[in-house]
Amino acid sequence: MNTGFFSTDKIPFEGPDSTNPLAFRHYDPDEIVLGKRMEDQLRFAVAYWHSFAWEGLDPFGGPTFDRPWYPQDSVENAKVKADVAFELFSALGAPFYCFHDADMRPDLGNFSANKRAFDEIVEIFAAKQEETGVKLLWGTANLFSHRRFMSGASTNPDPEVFAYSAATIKSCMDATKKLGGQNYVLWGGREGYETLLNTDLGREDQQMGRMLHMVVEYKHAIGFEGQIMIEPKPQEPSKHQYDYDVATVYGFLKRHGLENEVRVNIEQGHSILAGHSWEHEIALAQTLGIFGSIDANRNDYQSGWDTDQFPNNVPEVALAYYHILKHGGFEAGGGTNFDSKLRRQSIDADDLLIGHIGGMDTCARGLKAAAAMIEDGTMSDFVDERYSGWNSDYWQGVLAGGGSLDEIARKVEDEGIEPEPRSGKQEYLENVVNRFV
Ligand code: XUL
Ligand code: CO
Repeated sequence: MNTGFFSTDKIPFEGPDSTNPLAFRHYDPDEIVLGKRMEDQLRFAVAYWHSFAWEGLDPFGGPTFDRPWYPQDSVENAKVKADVAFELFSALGAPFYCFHDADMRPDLGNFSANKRAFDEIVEIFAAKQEETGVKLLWGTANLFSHRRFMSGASTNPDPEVFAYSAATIKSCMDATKKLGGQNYVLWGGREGYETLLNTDLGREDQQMGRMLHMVVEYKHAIGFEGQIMIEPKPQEPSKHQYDYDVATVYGFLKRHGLENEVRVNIEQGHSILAGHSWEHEIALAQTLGIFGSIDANRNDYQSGWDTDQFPNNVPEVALAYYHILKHGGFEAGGGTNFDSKLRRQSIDADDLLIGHIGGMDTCARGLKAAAAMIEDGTMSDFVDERYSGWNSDYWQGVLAGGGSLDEIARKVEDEGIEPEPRSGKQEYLENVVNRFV
């Protein structure tokens, strides 16, 4: 049965010349890009929270949306929300979605009642997945909205909040496994602090490390095969967040012996907030062996805040997919999640379709451009050539542990080494990128 919430139940691919706002112009799931179907390269997921649970609030105003599943305070309304959500996933042909526990169920005021409601909704989701073929990319726990988490989840000075967080993560991991989720994500919005005047950094690091160890232990105990991922973000809502960026998360994982167990889910907007580019964060994670998945939402470049907008900048997305494709795509099970929300003035039901269509088309164009850059080879040939001096037996030996300052100093004098600076040719390479985007 269709709820009739949207004006259509299928978004067709009509090609680049289409002017139909309810059609794809670039996302053609069956088009082969670098040997794989586009759908399997991009692995799109719709974020349940912004699209269905967020009501259009901002710091100065209340809800602007009016949905048939409001107020979100009963299991009955949560079911209506689920019906419409699966209609959106199906209309878009999105193969995946992602959830937090708190998006799916009402808040009934205590842990046991919430858990019962969550379990009931998870059953409904399982049936809907079966019926529609839509799958779960990842699940996660909301350990940041409720006031009990205001001073942290695992990093809270009160061990009872640590306990509550552990119990919530357990339910969410159980639900993720039950729903066949391919990954499990932890974003620590409150794992950080506002002022050192009331904060013990050492204790909070130890608490967070212990929680993550328990997550990994539980993953193995229940036989969950997906990746566990941390989602880095430098600040907002906490002033200082412990998972600042990829490099910081890697240091944390190393310190706690978890670098082979936990990877990262990298969000475009969070990368920019941390003072990096998205492709920097992706390439660094790949270099460190912890790349997992992406959230494709961007920020508003004037407000400088995490506005979670749908991506619409092809060159930016193209460089991200360039690095993703160069390293084998989402081989470990990740995908492209839209942690994106409508602007609060976009109150029509179909605006939800339109926002996703634009984001999916932008990513599809970026993916095609990235594939063309790889097939062309100019960019990677340039980088290979730039470092080619290191390929000789002598320098490979040094990298492998040979040589010494003493020996190299003698070599410089004996061979009269006087390096000749060579152009980095940034403008040339930027022009090459522009041939493809
Ligand atoms: C918040 C954010 C989260 C995570 C999941 O900035 O990105 O929605 O993706 O908790
Ligand atoms: Co995110």
